[in-house]
Amino acid sequence: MPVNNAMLQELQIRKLEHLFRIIDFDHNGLLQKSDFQSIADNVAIFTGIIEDDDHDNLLREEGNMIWGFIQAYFQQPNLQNIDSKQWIEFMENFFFGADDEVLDQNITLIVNRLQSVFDKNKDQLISRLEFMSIFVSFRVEVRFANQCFKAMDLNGDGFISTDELVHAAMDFFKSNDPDALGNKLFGELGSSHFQSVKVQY
Ligand SMILES: [Ca+2]
Ligand SMILES: [Ca+2]
Ligand SMILES: [Ca+2]
Repeated sequence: MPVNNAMLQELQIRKLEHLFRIIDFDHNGLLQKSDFQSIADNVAIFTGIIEDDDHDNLLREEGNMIWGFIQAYFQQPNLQNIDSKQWIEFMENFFFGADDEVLDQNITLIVNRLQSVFDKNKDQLISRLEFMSIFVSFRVEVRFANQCFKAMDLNGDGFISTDELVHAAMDFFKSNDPDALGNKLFGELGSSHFQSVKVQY
């Protein structure tokens, strides 16, 4: 497969593996369509609890869409699942893309989506509670949520602004610095209840 495989560093790969384990909803060590649907349903349920929303069918459609991108990338319309190596290959070539511009656009998309889903009161700020709902929705160990929130709240005002979220997401996907604050965007790396699940590499 093409382009910039040499670019991803060890820490970036670990972060993508962390995402893989989050998305692997049924903990079978593979990603399949139902994982994306289950995550989407979970997000819809938990964000609905915070504010009594209708279920967000858009999320499920987006889950299906991402699975469609994966099938298209591997040119297998009947692809049933991918392992973590394939996930990293997909992210490297599809999400990271050919240059920084593609990556920045994709990161911006994720930030916008996180905000539109989790910023329930639409004040353009992620509160502690809204941040907690990201963790609960993604089933990331909640005991780290406060610490991760503080790391991302750069000006310490008790909210994560759009700029702070962009900063965190840029760190998460792009930084090779183990101390980069945004590494904790989706929880403490490698520390989660799914850690004990055997993942085949
Ligand atoms: Ca799975
Ligand atoms: Ca808010
Ligand atoms: Ca702040």
